Amino acid sequence: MPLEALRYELTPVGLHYLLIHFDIPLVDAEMYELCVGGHVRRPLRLTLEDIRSRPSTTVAVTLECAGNGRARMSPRPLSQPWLAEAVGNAEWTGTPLRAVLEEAGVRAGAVDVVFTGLDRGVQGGVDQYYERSLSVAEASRGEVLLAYEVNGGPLPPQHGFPLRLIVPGWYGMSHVKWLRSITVAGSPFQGYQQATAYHYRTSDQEAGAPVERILPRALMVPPGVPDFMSRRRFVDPGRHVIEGRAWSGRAPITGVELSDDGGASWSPGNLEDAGPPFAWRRWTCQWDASRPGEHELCVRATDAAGNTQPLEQAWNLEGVQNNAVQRVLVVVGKADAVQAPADSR
Ligand SMILES: Nc1nc2c(c(=O)[nH]1)N[C@H]1C(S)=C(S)[C@@H](COP(=O)(O)O)O[C@H]1N2
Ligand SMILES: [Mo]
Repeated sequence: MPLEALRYELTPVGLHYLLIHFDIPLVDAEMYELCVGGHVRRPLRLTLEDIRSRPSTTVAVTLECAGNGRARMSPRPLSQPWLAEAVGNAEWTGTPLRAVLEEAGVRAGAVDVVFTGLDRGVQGGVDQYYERSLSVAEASRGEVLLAYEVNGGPLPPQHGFPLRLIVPGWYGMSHVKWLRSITVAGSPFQGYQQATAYHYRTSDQEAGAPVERILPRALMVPPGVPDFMSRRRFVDPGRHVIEGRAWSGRAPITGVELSDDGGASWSPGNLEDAGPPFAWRRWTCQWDASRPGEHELCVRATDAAGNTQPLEQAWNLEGVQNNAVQRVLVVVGKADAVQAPADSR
């Protein structure tokens, strides 16, 4: 998502980030069926019509890839080289998963609920359908949705047509797209995307900690205008309002601060009224750009659980959960008065 799209409360669908491990499957809506089975009393087969005729809810949810910020780590972990753009906030419409699980009747001894996509590929030498699981307790949270619409329109192919999972508060990998089946399991799910990938660890000798809920982050709309090559920004001297969004999947955002000296000093920003609990929150901050020359603008969010953003993030093998503060290099002064580096034509 281009960061100027932080201006929209709801990210227009074409500006929302995408992460697709394998290929986007082609799905015939007429033939589609979702199978709910495994450790249940009454296995279900639901057509799209069955799903659409169930009670529906619409919820705004900020989705962020666990690898957002990966390309800022050194050495750069191999995978999608995100800077800070792997985020979006959309309104998802669907039916609560909980009632579907209740109808199927989860049997005693159930441990995990496994969500399998229609997309297949090879990762880590393993031929697999994309699959992730949630504990029965997490899957039974009222906010977890089987979604078939985004921002009031049908789910487009790239976002999981015809049906995807939405797990408010969790990093993107758990929001399984192109859902083929939901299988209740009596033992912990050991699939590649669950047991091997998406762990915070510094070597492949460690098991590491599973990646789950989104850490706090604030991002600003980069002010002024960019230099094509270096991406440095130019702003006119004077007072500016810096704006952006902040979110956390762990607790409500309680504060946002801005720095114009690379994080040496901070001033508080203003949080707008809180909206839906899993949606990002707009913030603004006055910036007095009276001093000509280069400035490094930084922004940092804190949530009610006391989580905040570090100035530097420790390295990890998969490059996940890098919520180090955003840094935007800004030059105060006339853009064409600054000598362009030789490589910037
Ligand atoms: N079936 C399936 N679901 C998936 C993926 C995938 O590759 N296949 N990618 C996951 C990851 S890593 C992320 S970050 C989100 C991205 O969702 P979006 O592309 O709708 O933004 O989808 C998740 N769901
Ligand atoms: Mo992701």
